[in-house]
Amino acid sequence: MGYEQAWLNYHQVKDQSFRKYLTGVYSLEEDAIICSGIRELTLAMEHMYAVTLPCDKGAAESGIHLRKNSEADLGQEGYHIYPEGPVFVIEGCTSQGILYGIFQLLRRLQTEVVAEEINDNKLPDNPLRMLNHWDNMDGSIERGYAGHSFFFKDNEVLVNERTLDYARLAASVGINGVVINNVNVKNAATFLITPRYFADLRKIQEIFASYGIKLFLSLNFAAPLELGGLQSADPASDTVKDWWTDKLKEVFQELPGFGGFLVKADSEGRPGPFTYGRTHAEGANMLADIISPYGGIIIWRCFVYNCRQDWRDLETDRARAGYDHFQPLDGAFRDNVILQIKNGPMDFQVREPVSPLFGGMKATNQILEVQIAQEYTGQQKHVCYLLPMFREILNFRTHCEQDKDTVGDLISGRTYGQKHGGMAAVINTGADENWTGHDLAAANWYGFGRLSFDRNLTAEEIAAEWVLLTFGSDPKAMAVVHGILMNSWNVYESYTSPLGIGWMVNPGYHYGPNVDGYEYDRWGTYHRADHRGLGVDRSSKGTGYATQYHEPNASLYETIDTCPEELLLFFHYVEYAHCLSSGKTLIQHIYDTHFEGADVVEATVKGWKGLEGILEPIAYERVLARLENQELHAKEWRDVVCSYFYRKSGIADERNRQIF
Ligand code: GCW
Repeated sequence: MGYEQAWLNYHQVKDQSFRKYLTGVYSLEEDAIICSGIRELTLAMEHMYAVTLPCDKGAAESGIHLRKNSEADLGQEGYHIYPEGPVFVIEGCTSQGILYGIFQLLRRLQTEVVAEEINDNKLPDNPLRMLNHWDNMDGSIERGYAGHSFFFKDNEVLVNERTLDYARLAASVGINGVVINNVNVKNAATFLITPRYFADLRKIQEIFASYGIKLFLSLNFAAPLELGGLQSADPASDTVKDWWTDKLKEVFQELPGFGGFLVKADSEGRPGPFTYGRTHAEGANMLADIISPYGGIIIWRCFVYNCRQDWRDLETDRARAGYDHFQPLDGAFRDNVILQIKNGPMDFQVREPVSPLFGGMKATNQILEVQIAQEYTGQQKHVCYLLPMFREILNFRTHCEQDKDTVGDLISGRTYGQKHGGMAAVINTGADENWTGHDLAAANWYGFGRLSFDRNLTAEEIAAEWVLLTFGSDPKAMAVVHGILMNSWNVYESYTSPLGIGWMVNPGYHYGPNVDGYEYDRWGTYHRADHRGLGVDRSSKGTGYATQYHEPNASLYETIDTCPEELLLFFHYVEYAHCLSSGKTLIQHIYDTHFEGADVVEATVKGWKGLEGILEPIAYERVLARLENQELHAKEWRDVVCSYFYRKSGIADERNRQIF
């Protein structure tokens, strides 16, 4: 077995206290979502207790009862699961809530909780919990590291077993929306909203819907030209509006229950309203007005910057771009537009400050976009469990208000009461048997879903759950895998890019060390490294980026002395001889962290080898191969980065290690 069911493996459980409820599963309802839930329960109980669960309509004296109770205080998606005498109740106001309750019950049983002690009551913290696929219709995946797409191949839409398994996995962690195609909508993908693809999309949509997931598509803003043969895609043009009106009518007729569109406009060569002298609000609102009668939403990305900027020009700063473009438009977007904001101002680097757009806008719906595809964090070749990072982001206090001012508060609508908002992750899946290439990368998919549903779960708790559900309850396996995951983000950071400076990767591919190698900066100057020091002055005396934050954050980032050290080089130019809080100079910190990081990876490989014979051989070997490769590459990173800064600074390593 190679873990193709990922965390839905359903191992046998030791605790037998639930067995008494296995007389049957009873439900008065029989819609598609309830049927999925019952199927899942039956499958799980077979594996966990070797019991074939009878299923019946109506009520019985005992067993598992799925109870739809519109009076309960559980919103549209919440659940309450609890024992009630001889009955175990799974309650929700909706079928979707009940489905989430079922998955919660299965999780709890897998983690050996005593049945009588279960009493879980939860409404999701975020209204939208989405996965964004960057899948192209030729079957390739932009920034995909786990094989080909399972949604598209040779310009056709695929619907098969995997679609169903995917929906099960996604729903089991609370995902309720999926965008199946790349935000860079080109070629055949533009035609997804034409009759050629509707029948297949409808099949995907039905599978998704039976797990409470809405289908979304990425949209080409220039579709009126490319599909409609119009001369323009100007959002103010009546002809363009008429075209979209007809198009969306057709889309919703063909795909009832369709969620809406994700739009990347005026970014990295994609078309958008700028071409016509219109703002992003004008562009987004035009689509929002037309989609509104169908209950659809427009998710508009804020990843807009000038990728042709001259990095030698000290006045321009890519980090400023998101805020500069969108903050002035706060309040200008329709209710059914949601701005999707990457967690940091740059691009999914291993360490970035939180985007100042969070807290910068008060009257705009917002989604936090993170990336679990690990484009810049090891590409699923290196282990990098990102939940500790996501927790930090959600807990970041923006100080836009006295309280309820964290990113988590803002995106969930707690701060300003917005109805739409939530979290989206650029997903790390592909056609590889284990879904994510690196078996341990599945923890990011699992964890993203869990955290977006329940923001109070800690990264540790999520990791522990995932390890247990995936690999079973062997204590040694649990300890080793948990330890690897929890360390992995810091370790990756330590041998790659120091103190928030970012990039340092091969252009285009974004993997492997190349200090001057950021593709949009062919002058190799983004890091401002010279013989004295490195880092970018983003204080008010520099690019001014730090001033985009509310106080006291702005002042904190303003000076070298107060700036959080892990972001020092993001905000300041710092001399190599500068003394850090550890007592080490900056250059020595760079040397030491790179050596330590590579050493930890070496030790990790050894630790993993201790699991031979404990884990399933296929997964054991697969992870081992990845870890050995990581060790090799961590050493390469270490050597390239250390020697670069040794040459620049001319300052030797105090510990006289060999720097290649
Ligand atoms: O980081 C960049 C990636 C692009 C991606 C873009 C985006 C889909 O390198 O591959 O395009 O971000 O987020 O739109």
